[in-house]
Amino acid sequence: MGSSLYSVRMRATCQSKHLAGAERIVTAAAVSETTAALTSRAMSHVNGVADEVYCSVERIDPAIVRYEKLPDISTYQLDDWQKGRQLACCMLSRAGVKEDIAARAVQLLANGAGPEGSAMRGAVIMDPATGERLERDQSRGVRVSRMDLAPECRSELERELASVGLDHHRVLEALVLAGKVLSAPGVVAELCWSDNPDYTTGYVADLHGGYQRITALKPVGDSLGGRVFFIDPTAVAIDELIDYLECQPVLFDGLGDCRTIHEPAANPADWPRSQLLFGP
Ligand code: WAQ
Ligand code: MG
Repeated sequence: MGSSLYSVRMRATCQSKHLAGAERIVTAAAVSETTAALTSRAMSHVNGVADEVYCSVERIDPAIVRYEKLPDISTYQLDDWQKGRQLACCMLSRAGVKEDIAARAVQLLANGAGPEGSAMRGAVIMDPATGERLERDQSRGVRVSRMDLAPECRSELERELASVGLDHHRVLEALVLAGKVLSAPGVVAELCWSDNPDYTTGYVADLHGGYQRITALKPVGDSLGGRVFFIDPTAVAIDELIDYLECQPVLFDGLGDCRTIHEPAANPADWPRSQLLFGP
């Protein structure tokens, strides 16, 4: 893929609060159209008028880029967010997070993991055995950056997502972010739901289950959300992990499966044995 690649990153604020952010990794030839596209996204954001838009362009040595395959996608269709959270706990414990720690992580995001119950800008890093928070800054958290789809993979994924009614950039970007997290050393699982009050779908991602969407993880109107990365601190040094998540360029050049939608069993007691244990 040509000689140089560029990391193009955009963030915008409205009344000093975060409004929009997005990033790509593209060839030199695509830098100007990409900055234009990302800027126009900030300028036409439904949540407010941008006061400040920052776009940065940074050259990446193509020799250091890692190529990875995206996780499989599955969707668990639920209306009841309390059951959604139970299902998330179930998935997390299957992935290797201690059961009470999984419940604690869900409660942390529900309460707002930032100072005074606010949503954080980045993610919590949590020890899956003890629940200890390992991120250095509990207000900012860890921001995953420098990841994208390889060009040939983008249109293929867009087609695949469109064929199951998921053709929104939110899904694609969350999938790429989760893919980068899963490619990091020491990762056991990720829990995420949006801080957008109208968007209730979130996910649990782990190496075996892939990107498992849960359609209700919070009530409509709730503007708290966040991410928790469960990291085994005996498998990786936390500084090394953070450096990987923030700085290592990762491109996805292969798609996972896009599985069908599941109606989880009505009784949560059946989850680990039915859908979850044997897989979709
Ligand atoms: N790195 C780490 N944490 C982040 C990042 C990042 N780059 N971006 C956002 N976060 C954290 C932060 O705490 C946000 O408050 C929280 O995640 C949610 O971010 O398949 O839209 O951008 O239907 O609101 C998932 C489901 C949607 C998509 C996630 O997250 C689907 C979403 P948002
Ligand atoms: Mg958001």
